[in-house]
Amino acid sequence: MTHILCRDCCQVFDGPAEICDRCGGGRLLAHPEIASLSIAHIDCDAFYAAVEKRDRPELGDAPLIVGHSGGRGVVVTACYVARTFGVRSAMPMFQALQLCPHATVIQPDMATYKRVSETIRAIFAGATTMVEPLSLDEAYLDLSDEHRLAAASPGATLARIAKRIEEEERITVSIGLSCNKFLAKLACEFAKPRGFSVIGRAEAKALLAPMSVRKIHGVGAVTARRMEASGLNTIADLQALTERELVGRFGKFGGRLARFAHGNDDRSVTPFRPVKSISAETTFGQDTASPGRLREVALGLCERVAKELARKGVAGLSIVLKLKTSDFRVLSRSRRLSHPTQRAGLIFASVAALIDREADGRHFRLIGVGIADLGPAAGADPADLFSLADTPKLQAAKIERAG
Ligand code: TTP
Ligand code: MG
Repeated sequence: MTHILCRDCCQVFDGPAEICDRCGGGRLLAHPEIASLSIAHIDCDAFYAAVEKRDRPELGDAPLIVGHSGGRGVVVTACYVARTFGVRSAMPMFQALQLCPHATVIQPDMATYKRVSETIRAIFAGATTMVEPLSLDEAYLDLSDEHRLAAASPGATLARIAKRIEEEERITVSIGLSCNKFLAKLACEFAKPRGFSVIGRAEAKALLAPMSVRKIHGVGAVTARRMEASGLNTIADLQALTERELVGRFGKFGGRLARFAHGNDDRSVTPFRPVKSISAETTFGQDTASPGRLREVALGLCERVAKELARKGVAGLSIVLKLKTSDFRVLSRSRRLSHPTQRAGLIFASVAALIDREADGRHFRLIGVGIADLGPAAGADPADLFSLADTPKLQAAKIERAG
């Protein structure tokens, strides 16, 4: 019996099957090990070009190059249509335009790509705490049981991530799933564009055998030339040598070559240290003692904090109110919630209660709102608490009523 993943409805079922028996979709992925693999590499397809094409629907299927025009300009990336003409990243622009004279050339717009990247990372963070971004458009994810935040299997979770990115950002990604980083990244390369490929433990060695030594992580052009000069062209050539022999030839790196050549890689997925807290503050034009005014300004700050939480894909447990009196004394008061939240309304409910305790006639010159004890957004704001999480508009109405 084979486990089959439907990339359209993101369900896993037992095969064999030609089309999905749940949604009728045809994008099925069958692999005997799919249920037991949990290291993924996700990479956006032609990232900068995909974002530019999304924002310029008039380009349709026309070739697009993102890069710097002019004498010494180079191609940063090209859409897959332009790639069929031979255009590649890092190619001089004049050469790219010789190959594909009718291509549209657009200068990179990093601010937009960073925004898209943040949304994508927030989507990853909803699946696991173990996300290791490699660049704006790619990351490793560890979806093994202890790190997995969703109940679904890694394959189904990954299919859902791809679907969400397509729906929300209207760009496509490719996914590689395997038992370690090296094989997951290799699988992702095979999948491009808009694919999902799996490399199982059992097939890894045979699959690697005919590949160039250049496919091995850490083998750059110089090392590759040195290896090729000594007759080591394919990974099979490395597999034929013992670890001792490889260490003899390449020193410590030889040990690594031996492991990788057999499809082993013990590097773990290491997430960046997450941000500890998110806050926003503002100084009043004129010092105030009015609880209504303090709440009104606090609400705007809560909304800013909530937006930042959403952007980073995190939620927090401790709410902090900071007030500075007109004689520059700083007060910091906090409250702990029963569940992590991302919602402005819930943050504001705590902040408002704290304000009410402090607003005793003193004048304040500054107010700040913060949220700490941050973690991944999944699991935040359980449904039964939604009723407490008033929308900001509702709270605004309450402030107005409070006068
Ligand atoms: P890549 O993921 O390497 O390339 P890509 O996303 O354009 O295409 P692919 O489908 O093959 O993944 O890089 C991500 C972005 O990084 C890319 O869109 C542009 C930028 N980039 C550079 O700035 N310089 C480079 O040399 C490369 C390769 C990419
Ligand atoms: Mg990419």
